[in-house]
Amino acid sequence: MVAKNQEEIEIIKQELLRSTYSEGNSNSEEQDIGKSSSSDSEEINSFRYPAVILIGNAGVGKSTLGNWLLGYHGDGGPFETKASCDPVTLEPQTALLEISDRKYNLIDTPGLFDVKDDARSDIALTKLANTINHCSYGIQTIIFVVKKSFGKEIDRQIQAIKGFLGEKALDHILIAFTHVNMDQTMDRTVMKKSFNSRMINFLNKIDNRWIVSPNPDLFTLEDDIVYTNVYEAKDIIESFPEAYTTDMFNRVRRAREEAEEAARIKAQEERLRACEEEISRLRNNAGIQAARNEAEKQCFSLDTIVTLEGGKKIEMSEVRVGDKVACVGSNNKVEYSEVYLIAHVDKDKQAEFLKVDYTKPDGTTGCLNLTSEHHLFVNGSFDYAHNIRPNDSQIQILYKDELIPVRVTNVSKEIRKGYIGIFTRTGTIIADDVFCSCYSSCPPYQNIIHYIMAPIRFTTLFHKSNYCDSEIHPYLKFLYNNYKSITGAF
Ligand SMILES: Nc1nc2c(ncn2[C@@H]2O[C@H](COP(=O)(O)OP(=O)(O)OP(=O)(O)O)[C@@H](O)[C@H]2O)c(=O)[nH]1
Ligand SMILES: [Mg+2]
Repeated sequence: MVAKNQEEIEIIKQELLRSTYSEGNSNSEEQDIGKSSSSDSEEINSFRYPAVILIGNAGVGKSTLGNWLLGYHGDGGPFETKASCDPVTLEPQTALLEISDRKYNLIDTPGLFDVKDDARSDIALTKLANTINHCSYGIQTIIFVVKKSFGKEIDRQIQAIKGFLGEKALDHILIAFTHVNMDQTMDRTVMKKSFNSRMINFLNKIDNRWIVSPNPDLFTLEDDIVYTNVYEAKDIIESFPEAYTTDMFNRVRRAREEAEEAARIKAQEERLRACEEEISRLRNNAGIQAARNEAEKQCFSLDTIVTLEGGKKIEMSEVRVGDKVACVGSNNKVEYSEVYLIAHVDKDKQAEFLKVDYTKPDGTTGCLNLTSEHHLFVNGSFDYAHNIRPNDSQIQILYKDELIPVRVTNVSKEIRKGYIGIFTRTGTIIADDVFCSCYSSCPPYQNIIHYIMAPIRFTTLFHKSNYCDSEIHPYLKFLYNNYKSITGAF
């Protein structure tokens, strides 16, 4: 059984060690008779005789039977008894029991198996375990007290005892039935007839070691049947050739602890697995972040359509240096400008793109995929793509050979494979019919960037660039890294 509240149990264990068996000091056997007032601190960890332990659910009549066995009336002995909804015996109590000159420590225990409260059952089992560990002379008999009407539950409860004390404990078990009526108490044969087959089977397994604990409301100490039943119980207690030892209990306990440890390791492994999944999720996210970072320096999706002089439309990935593509000139008119540089191109790297959707005047839709730092013409000037707001931002599109304004209907993010950045001599380009800048990353001051690009535009007039690499062109890299110091004005 797995403890619900391990901390609480540990505290109780410590308290038990400190208090339960150290409520005073007695070496005299007279003081041992009746309620225990145990030994000095050196002796805390042991009883002096084999133990007879009363166990069972709360309120079944354990303390009452203990009193009968000690020679008192069931409700009048050293063990407190009470008709109460709350458990009465809260800590293990001990008393000296003498049978034919042999002495035993009779131990009354708190109720086990609280069906409504597993945590309380665990605490009670822990207290019982602690008690058993004090039984250095072994356990002569485990008296399992059950209400007769609870016979149906016997299997479940015996299973719990076996799990806790081990199979061998059954060899030391004595069943005591309580809440038995007058006739059944008086005559064992009448009682036997009331057993169902499951009970008969079980009792057979334990060599019919059972007794009836007389109802304290029906019987007195003077009644012969009380004597007979108590005698019978004592007879059985004496009959065990050897005591069940704590070694056996400790073996079972170790096995149980190993099973609990295995369960703990398994739970730990599951937690570890969950952590690994989380790490892999984070790694994945980091991958997306890397793609995002990468994207900051990128430009267009490879499949972005551009229009060549003559009207032919091709994907940007097919554009070659020297091609003339549709762009927007300084007079704000559509013209064709030479591609002088492919700033960078990569067919495999993933990058995060913004997908900008718009609707044309004829109702058809279009979209442009570009990276968030890329510049395009929005609301009358160049701005970063990430500043576009659906329904609010107005972009310029090429429609029937003319630039017209349309509203952006939606902006979403997409991870796509591959990217390309191409530069035209005008520094602008019509990509997927949308008027865009060729530039990105720096603040969107189109004219200033265009001016800064002059050296490379100039040199490529004489030396055609054949640069084609996934790394951005070195000159641009230098510009992007130093744009603040170069431009001062930004
Ligand atoms: N009807 C009937 N009542 C009984 C019998 N045995 C005990 N009682 C009564 O049941 C009540 C509880 O008995 P206890 O002996 O205190 O029960 P317990 O198992 O020690 O209870 P906890 O200490 O709370 O676990 C008392 O009022 C007893 O008089 C029995 O065989 N029949
Ligand atoms: Mg009790």
